[in-house]
Parts: sequence; structure tokens; C-alpha cells
Amino acid sequence: MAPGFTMEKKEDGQSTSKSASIHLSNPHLQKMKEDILYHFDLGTGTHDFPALFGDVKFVCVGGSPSRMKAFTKYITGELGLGDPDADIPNICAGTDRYAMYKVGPVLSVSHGMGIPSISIMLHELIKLLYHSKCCNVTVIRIGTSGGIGLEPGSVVITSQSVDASFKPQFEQIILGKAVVRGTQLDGELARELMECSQEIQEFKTVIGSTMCTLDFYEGQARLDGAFCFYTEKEKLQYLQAAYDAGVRNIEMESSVFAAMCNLGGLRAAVVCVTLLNRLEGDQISSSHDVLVDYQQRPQKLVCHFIKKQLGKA
Ligand code: R2B
Ligand code: URA
Repeated sequence: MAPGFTMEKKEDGQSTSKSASIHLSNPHLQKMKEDILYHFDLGTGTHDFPALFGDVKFVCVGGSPSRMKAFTKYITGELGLGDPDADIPNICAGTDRYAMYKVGPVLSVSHGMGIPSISIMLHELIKLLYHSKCCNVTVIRIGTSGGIGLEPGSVVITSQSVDASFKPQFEQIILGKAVVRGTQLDGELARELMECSQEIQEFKTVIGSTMCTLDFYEGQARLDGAFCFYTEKEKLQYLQAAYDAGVRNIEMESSVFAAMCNLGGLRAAVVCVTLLNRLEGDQISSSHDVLVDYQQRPQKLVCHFIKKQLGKA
């Protein structure tokens, strides 16, 4: 067995130990001469992973490549690691699937929209961190969402991700059989992030369950998709039931993110701003400037957290 290679016997996230090293649970990897991370256009045969990424302590992931680039520039300035206006290279420039940026100990990666897209990225990211011999890594998804019963612009720190039936689990079909994994997130990390928000005092932040769906329209009970076969009353009953079950926002990646970070032994959090209150509408109609301001909120919060962790706040 390769040095540092950890075999995980248990499948559910809750029982995965939170040791500082990255856990891979795949005996087949040992037999491979090199590992090509195809969607990153990186490989262990062509790149020196420990030299490139060995010092990574924080990984921030978000849907859009331009948002992750903007975040990296912002954090460059805040951490005093260079000129925030200078251009930064995209480490995955050889592919347009994902974008990746690095400044000091912070890696920023885009993941696209939805569970399949973030899941592919996370398989390759977790292997990248393992091959780089990284330890004590915290992974945070910074994103957007639809809020339930919250003023637009509020930020939700996810306690657990739930599925469309409000169950804290992620189900995936593997070899034709349903495999269910836990979607609990690190409670201590969520509390630390909440404390950061209280220190910033710029926007309302709550800790709550996040519902992860397979679709933006019917999957999130919208009335404005190309197809809709339910009434407004049924929509509101469903969203109210979600609220009563503790759901405070809805997005499309948190379940597999939580499940895979649990399996990988990674400390993880999801911090999403709410773009609208779904009890009041479906269309995202705020102005461009307001939406830009909202999208910067998770970035500000996570940047403050990283600064504190590095003793720079
Ligand atoms: C939030 O926003 C996207 C849909 O607009 C999706 O990726 C998500 O989770
Ligand atoms: N992202 C979502 O998935 N849903 C929303 O309502 C807004 C952003």
C-alpha cells in the first residue's frame, strides 16, 4: 500500500474519521503508474503535485469560473500576498471544464452547476490533494441559493444538506444499486464561520439545513419553468414544509459535496447567499449591481475566516 494511503471501511459520512490527511478509498489507484486528472488537464506523470499544491490549506469552490477568479484576486489583496489587480493564471488553462487558481495556501476551483458537475470535480480535487500530500485542509463551497423565509441577501451556513424529501442523505446509483451517504457538515466549522459573520456585521447570517435539488425549476417548485404541473398553492405548501423541516435555502450541489468531503476526511462547509425569498417569488429580478453585492457576501465571510485562521485578521 502506498505511504499515507488510508482504506476507509465504512461508507457513511458520520463514521469517517476526521484525521488530518486526505482519505482515498480506492485500492485500484495503487496499481496505476500515473493518475491523469482529465477534467483539470493535470497528471501525476506530468506535474509535480507536492511542489504545486503541497502547501494548500483552504480550498474554496464555487459554480462560476469568473467568480472564483475574482475571489482569488480579492483574497490576494486581503492576505497581502500580491497585487490584487494583477492577472492570475488559470492552472487548468488546458481545459475549459473547470478553472483553478492558487494564491498562497488558498486554492479556488470552479465546479459548474449541479451534482454531476461538482462530483466529477471533487473526485479529481480530492485525488489532487492526496497526491500533493496535503494535510489539515478545509474545503468551503461559496455559492448562491434561493432562500426560504429569509430577506434576500442573507447568508446561510449549512448545518446539513437534505434531499428533496428533506432527508439528510445523498443517494447515488452505483453498479445499479442505490448507495446512500451522509450529508452532515462540520458543526464546529459552521459555528466558527457564524462567529466570523458576527464580527463582520455586514449582512444577516443563519445556520440551517440546505435543500439540494436536481433541477432549478420543477425540482425547486418554481412556477416559471417551461413546464409546470402543480398549482401555486401546492408549491407554497411544499416550500412551507421544507421551512418547517429546518430548510433555509435551496441550491444544487451541497449534498454530494458534503458526502464526498465526509468520505475524504475533509473538514467542509457550505456558505451560500440567498438571491431571493422563494415564499415571495421565483424570478431573480434584482439588479446586476445588487446581485454582484450579494455574491460577494460569502466571499467576504470566508475571506475573514481564512485571515483569522492564518492570524492575519
Ligand atoms: C446555485 O445556483 C445555480 C443555479 O442557478 C446552482 O449551481 C446552484 O447551486
Ligand atoms: N440557485 C438555486 O439553485 N436556486 C435559486 O433559487 C437561486 C440560486
